[in-house]
Amino acid sequence: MSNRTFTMIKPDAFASQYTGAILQQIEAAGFKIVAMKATRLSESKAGEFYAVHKERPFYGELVAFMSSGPIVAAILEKENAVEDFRKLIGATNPANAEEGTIRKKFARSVGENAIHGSDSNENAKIEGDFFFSAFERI
Ligand code: 3AN
Repeated sequence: MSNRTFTMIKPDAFASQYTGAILQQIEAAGFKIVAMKATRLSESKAGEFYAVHKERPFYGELVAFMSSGPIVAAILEKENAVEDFRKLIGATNPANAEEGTIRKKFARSVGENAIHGSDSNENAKIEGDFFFSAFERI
């Protein structure tokens, strides 16, 4: 069990100015922010980040969407962070997400689904390292 996960507030939620409300829900659920930045992914950086999905039919759409506008990237800390954060954000498709979850409240569709959460401790580390140097973390 690791105590860190990685998240991105995606371009749809950022553009809708949901960043504050989403961060409030994350902090209220007991997650501490240990690194955070607003940034924008180039197509090539988005492609690199989602390289594990290269063979999926939605890869091109995903890369185009994730590089379409600013995002907020963050590393979060809490006991059992990866699993608890996945519960907080809800199912990939907001139509299937539980009431009260971040995706249920803020996501539009399975493609534009407001927020990312790492799916394993290993990926949390890889993804956090992709965005943040040691100097940028608390
Ligand atoms: P999650 O983000 O819940 O871990 P994954 O890993 O299955 O979901 O998918 C990664 C990202 O790819 C999702 N966050 C979503 O933005 C996008 N995605 C997943 N399934 C689809 C789909 N059927 N059509 C378009 N985009 C999708």
